[in-house]
Amino acid sequence: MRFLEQFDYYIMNTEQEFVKKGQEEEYSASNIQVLEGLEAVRKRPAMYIGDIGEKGLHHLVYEVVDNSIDEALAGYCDDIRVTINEDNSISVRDNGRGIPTDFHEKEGKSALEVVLTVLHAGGKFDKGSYKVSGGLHGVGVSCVNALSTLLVAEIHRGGKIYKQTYSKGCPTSQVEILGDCDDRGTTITFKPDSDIFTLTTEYKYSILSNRLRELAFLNKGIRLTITDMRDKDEQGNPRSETFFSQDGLKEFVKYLDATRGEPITDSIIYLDTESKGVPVEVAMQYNNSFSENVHSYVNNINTIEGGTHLTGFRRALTRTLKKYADESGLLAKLKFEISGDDFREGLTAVVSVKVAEPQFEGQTKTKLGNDEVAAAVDQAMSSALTNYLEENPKDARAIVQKVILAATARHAARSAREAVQRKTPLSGAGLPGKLADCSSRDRSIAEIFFVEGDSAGGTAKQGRDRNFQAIMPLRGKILNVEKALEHKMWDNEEIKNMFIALGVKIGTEEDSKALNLEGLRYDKIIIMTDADVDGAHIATLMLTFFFRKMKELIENGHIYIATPPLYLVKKGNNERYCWTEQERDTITAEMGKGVHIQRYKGLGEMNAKQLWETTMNPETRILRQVTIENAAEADHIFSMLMGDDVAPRREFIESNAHYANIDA
Ligand code: 0RA
Repeated sequence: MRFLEQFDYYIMNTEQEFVKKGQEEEYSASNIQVLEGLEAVRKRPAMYIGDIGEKGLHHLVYEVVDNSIDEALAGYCDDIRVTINEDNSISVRDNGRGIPTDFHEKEGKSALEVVLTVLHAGGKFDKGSYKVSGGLHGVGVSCVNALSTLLVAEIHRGGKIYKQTYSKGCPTSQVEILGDCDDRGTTITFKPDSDIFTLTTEYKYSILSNRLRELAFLNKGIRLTITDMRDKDEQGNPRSETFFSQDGLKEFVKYLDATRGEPITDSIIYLDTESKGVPVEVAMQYNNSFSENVHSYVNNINTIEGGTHLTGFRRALTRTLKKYADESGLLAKLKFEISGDDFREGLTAVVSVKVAEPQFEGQTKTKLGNDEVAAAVDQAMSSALTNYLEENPKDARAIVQKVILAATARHAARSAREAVQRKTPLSGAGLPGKLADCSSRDRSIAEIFFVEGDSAGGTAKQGRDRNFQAIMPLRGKILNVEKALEHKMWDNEEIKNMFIALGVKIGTEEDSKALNLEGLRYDKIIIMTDADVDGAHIATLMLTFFFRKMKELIENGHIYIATPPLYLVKKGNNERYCWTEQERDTITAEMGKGVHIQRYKGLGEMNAKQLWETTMNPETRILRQVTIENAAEADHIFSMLMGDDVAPRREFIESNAHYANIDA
């Protein structure tokens, strides 16, 4: 499980459920305070940075890096270095113009202090250029300052080195001149306040490096380096990576596709232009896989819920390809309609736009709402794609043939799917025999455990609370949907049973991939596998299945991973479960002589009571919710781990082996 735990940081950010005490307080009309400035940020940090867990902690880094990216996009900076210091403070250094340090009569303080203490003041002095980057919350570096016990700004500007320090947003020194220099730039060092980030103040290298890699692809020409001073090799060299992309999204698509099927065209279709005043960059390539892999960004923010830029992209893709296919006569012998999906099967694409005043909508505020952007992307795409098809007839034919293949396969899969989906619980055909359902039909409290193996399934059935917990054992490895054609999936017993048990349907008349969650029978879908390599593999297969076929279940927060303990430390009647080696050692030391340590290798080694107490009881268990933190990275990892190519998979596992601790 250790292995899975580490590697899903790469895939997804899993978070424990938590509520910070005091955050949930109700404010009555009489004690509503008008909170001002940074005090407000400290009182309600989650309002400004999303949450105060791992995500919010890492968000602080993105806020600071965004300022440097803005400086780079304005043309003044090409090198950004992020360092995780030994004490888990962060330094972000850039070679931009340096934040001005001169005194502002009007504000009564230095420009530096304005940037660091006034909300949204980041680009205030830079009229004329709009701020294009900016985190989802886009609150600026002053927020980071408010939430840090220490922030140090060091500015190299006009031949002088300036320094000022802050604590919890308040200056603790004047702007001092340290000496002379012949370079320029800004370094911000900050230490997140553990009174705010009560859950964790530990930075994860993988989360930060994934974001910097993504930023390098999205902003060609900028060098981004991450260095981890906490992790040094024998020679004392810290772990470090530099990301730099000359060709931007073209390289992003190559990276995403490196682990996927074979490309079916010789080159990547690429455009980088301005259309109706909107900077638009798109790269795309078809490969011989079956899944769609389209990622979209607005101002460097991953728009997970899509929006108008994606609508424009899809519209142009479908219309332009359809027109070409019709005119080429290749569709003449086709007996059925081609759907929009068919044009995107096996397509890897990244769409990135920069919008001056983005309107974000949707549940997670990651859906672009600006109408004018659809037409801008549509126009840019149509003209670039039309040219490409005309200039590359061989590729054009390969693409059209791929589309026809997709339409044909969809047609074949449809009857298989309909046969399965007719058998829904509501239609009276009954639930799978292997499902031990819960008695409550209240979906908001119902849970289903997908359990590895019949024997652990049996234990779970005995241990559960049958009122709201359903158990479905899965035998062996489930089908790898990454590699299978869709109709194969509908032939697979385990997969069929999962669909029927969940009550979820795929495919409507209009959209063969649309997910219908109306019939969903459980609020929590919990993957429970052994704490070993096989268990991790099975969990990965299941996650792949959910990620590729029922992504909304992940997006809506329904998917969880159970975390069985690794050890039982026992002395007499005193029994303690441990989830990490560290915990085991601490507790062993606490109990003193005569302790017995039992290593749990599989769920089957626990009895029903133990399994309930440690892994299933909502009062005591640790559930990790699966979220898609970085969809592009998740895509990359899934196709790598589940694809044909053995080499990159082995490389990934080996390079993460020092975390993996796989004791087979
Ligand atoms: C305002 C004005 C100017 C630079 C910056 C802000 C600036 C801010 C940050 C934050 C991180 N790195 C940064 N680099 C620059 C420059 C105004 C001028 O020199 O004309």
